[in-house]
Amino acid sequence: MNDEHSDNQHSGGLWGRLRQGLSKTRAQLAEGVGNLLLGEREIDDRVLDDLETALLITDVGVDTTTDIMNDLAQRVRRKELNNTRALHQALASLLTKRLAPLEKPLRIGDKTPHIIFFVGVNGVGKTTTIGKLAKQLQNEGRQVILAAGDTFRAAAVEQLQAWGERNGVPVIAQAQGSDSASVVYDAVQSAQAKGADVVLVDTAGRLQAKTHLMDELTKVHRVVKRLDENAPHDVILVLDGGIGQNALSQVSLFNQAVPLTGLVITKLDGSAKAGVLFAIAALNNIDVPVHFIGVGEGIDDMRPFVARSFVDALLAQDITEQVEG
Ligand SMILES: Nc1nc2c(ncn2[C@@H]2O[C@H](COP(=O)(O)OP(=O)(O)O)[C@@H](O)[C@H]2O)c(=O)[nH]1
Ligand SMILES: [Mg+2]
Repeated sequence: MNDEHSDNQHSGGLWGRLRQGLSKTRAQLAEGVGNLLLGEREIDDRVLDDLETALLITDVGVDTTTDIMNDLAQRVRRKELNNTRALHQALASLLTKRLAPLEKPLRIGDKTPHIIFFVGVNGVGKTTTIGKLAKQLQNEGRQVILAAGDTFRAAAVEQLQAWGERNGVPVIAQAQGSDSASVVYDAVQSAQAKGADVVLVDTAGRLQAKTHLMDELTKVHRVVKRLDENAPHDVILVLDGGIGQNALSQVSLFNQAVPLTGLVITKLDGSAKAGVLFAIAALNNIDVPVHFIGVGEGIDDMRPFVARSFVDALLAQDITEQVEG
């Protein structure tokens, strides 16, 4: 069995989808970040100004943008970067260096069942992420069980059950309104009895009742420990890539209730900005890697996070269009 998620589709269509999604961000500019640096032109102040604006609009963040622009401008002055092609390469490697610390594949430990909580506010893509991950884990030969811990809405349970059917994996659920902790307890017990490898736990995310939500999470956390003191082995916060730098408040909010071990950033195929990733990379008080990025609603639309590929998609140049058109 392979403990790391394979990255063999790395250069395939799914990255194309990410690139396409990010191009919506890039399309907001007269030219995308990549297109600004298209070809091999001389670097003048105009190029540097436009680049700075482009980075800010992409929501890379003010501090990160300032640091990177200072670095690039200095290298231009020293004649280390002589043209836009060299500038493009230097920018790509600076951005990659920022994001590289976030790269960390999700590892399923040897002690099974490995229990993973998925937390996050409503609508970010928790249930969808569980459905996608269930398939990936199954492809690695693991036995998976889903726990319908979002008992608040009937639709939430049904949605998870639909993913369970699609993947052919059991879903442990109770009626709407039942105690979330009791559902999760059942699921873990069932996984232990069956010798299952992984339990993916869906949770409620209604922010309106913030205190209640956090109390519920802490309770589920506590109850699961009765069955396995090392559980949950992972607590993954799911974030909507469209919300940009605002994601930071969600990271600290959820981290207070249950210590987070990792993140999934969804909807990077949409009108995504790169902000979430750069904001998280700039955090120095909370250390959470990004295990996966979501690039669509379909079951196969999730990739391990690879900093260089992400930056390449962000800085992609529409060369094909130029050549073909
Ligand atoms: N475009 C896109 N849509 C997504 C992605 N992940 C989830 N969604 C959609 O976002 C909506 C909310 O997802 P859901 O899993 O129900 O969120 P939850 O409330 O956190 O469980 C659904 O319509 C999903 O299809 C993604 O990576 N890309
Ligand atoms: Mg859900």
